[in-house]
Amino acid sequence: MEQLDIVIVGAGVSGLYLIHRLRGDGWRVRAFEAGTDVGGTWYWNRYPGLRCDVESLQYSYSFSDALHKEWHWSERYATRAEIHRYLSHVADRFDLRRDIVFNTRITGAAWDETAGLWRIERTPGEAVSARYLIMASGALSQTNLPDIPGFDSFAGPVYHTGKWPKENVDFTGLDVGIIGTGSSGIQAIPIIAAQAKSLTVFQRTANFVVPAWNKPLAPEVEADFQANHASYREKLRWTLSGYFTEVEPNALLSLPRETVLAELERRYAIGGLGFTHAYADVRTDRRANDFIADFVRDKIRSRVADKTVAEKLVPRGNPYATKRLCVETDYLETYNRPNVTLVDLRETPFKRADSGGIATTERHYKFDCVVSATGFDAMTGALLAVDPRGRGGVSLRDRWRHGPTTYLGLQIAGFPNMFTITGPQSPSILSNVLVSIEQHVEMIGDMLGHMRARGLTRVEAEPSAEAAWVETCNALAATTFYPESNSWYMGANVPGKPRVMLPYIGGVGTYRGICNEIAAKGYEGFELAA
Ligand code: NA7
Repeated sequence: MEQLDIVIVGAGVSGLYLIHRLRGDGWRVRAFEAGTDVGGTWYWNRYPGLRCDVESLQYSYSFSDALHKEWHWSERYATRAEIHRYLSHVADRFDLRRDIVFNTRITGAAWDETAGLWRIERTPGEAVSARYLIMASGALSQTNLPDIPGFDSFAGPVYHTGKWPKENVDFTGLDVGIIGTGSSGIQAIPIIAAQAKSLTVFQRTANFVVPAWNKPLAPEVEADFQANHASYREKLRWTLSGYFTEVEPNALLSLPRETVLAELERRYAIGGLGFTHAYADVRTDRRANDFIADFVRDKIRSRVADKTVAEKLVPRGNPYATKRLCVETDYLETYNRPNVTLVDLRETPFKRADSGGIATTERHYKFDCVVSATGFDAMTGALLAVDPRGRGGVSLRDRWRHGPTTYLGLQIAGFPNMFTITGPQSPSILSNVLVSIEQHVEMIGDMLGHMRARGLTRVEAEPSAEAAWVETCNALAATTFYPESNSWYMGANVPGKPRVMLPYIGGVGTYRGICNEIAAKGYEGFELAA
């Protein structure tokens, strides 16, 4: 069996930087990637309208000044194609492809206590072994399909936004159904509606949406970011969410109503995810939360011509900003088109599907094809699909049957020498994940270097440190409205998934500070051994 120092699962944003960093540190690394190319999320998700909801200058690696200087982003929010070109460029520029095996899925891994090695199964190919196993398999990569009885019998194509075909899908002249109105659905709907003969949107939960106001990247904005690259990047690392936002220092409720409304108008005109953080007390004060929620609800009403349709699009039930705010372009106006129908699944749920289409409790809809924009088994799905077996043969599935427990989202007690990039209980996809990925890669790189310098070969989260960290994460979440929400942050989108807050919500900067302190204390909470 071939033996490596480090096996990396996935060649997305995390995998690429891991290869670069760890190979540079002198480790023998290899990444295994199920796709035929690099890119991860930006390889698999190809649906029309896909853009990152974090601004392009901030959603890029910071580890190389030269890389940053030579790359030019064309728009405020980059398209999938542009991000994929960027990641391909990174792979070529740093000669990463020679350490990636494409078309290969990791299907299992087991810790061999005696040898102190991971035995890793792949398909196709022989098993390999490695001292360290790093799961860079993505927090939003395991797709979630709708549980409609008979859905398998639908005769036309079903396209999941997260596993989109490589060839162009042309909806011209077709009757199309789309299920899901999260970030993916909201981006795809306007583009598909413009092509299709008819588009029927099945909405289970209306979402809070704000405009992207996407535009070409202004030369002066890019020049400023280039000129101040190092300081901007350092600031980003200590922000709440890993992207720049202006957080109003005063509590919303301490200000006159007119002042708040004017400020919200100003922010709506800027658009983007920054709107989430207008006032810090929206996360903890019900009346502040309601105030912003009502502002966004009124904006939704003002952009949709049909009052009945508008009311269906107004989010209710989940507090504001407890699900990812959806950043949109022409989404609401799409419902003013004559070829678009909105079906509210709360009023008329799915009954069954058949070869010709889908029936709700109200009527049958005939489709040529269906788009499933139904999201992902977030944060744990890709890890549980591999279902590694740790010390004593314990499977991760068993270990996490009541929900994930980790130390810092980096390691799991009982799974020595295995790391998870942006795992549960780290800021992960609650943040600009580029910033969070770089922080995890660098922390692991530093830790492995620290160990090697001391002749140590084994690292495992201490159960007590893990328990304390999980407690910290849960206690923090409990001070906010997140636990009330039926979101994928809470695992609520996947039937049967344990209901726990998956990301750490204390903020990117706070988390980094905690990690740095732990590292400075010789990696406190990690048991390091020879
Ligand atoms: P999301 O945000 O999980 O959205 C999935 C959507 O699909 C959402 O509207 C769901 O409704 C809906 N859904 C899921 N399962 C069903 C079933 N069974 N029936 C009907 N509707 C369903 O995934 P996205 O891909 O849009 O975005 C993921 C992240 O990518 C996003 O947050 C950004 O970070 C980028 P629900 O709200 O669960 O009621």
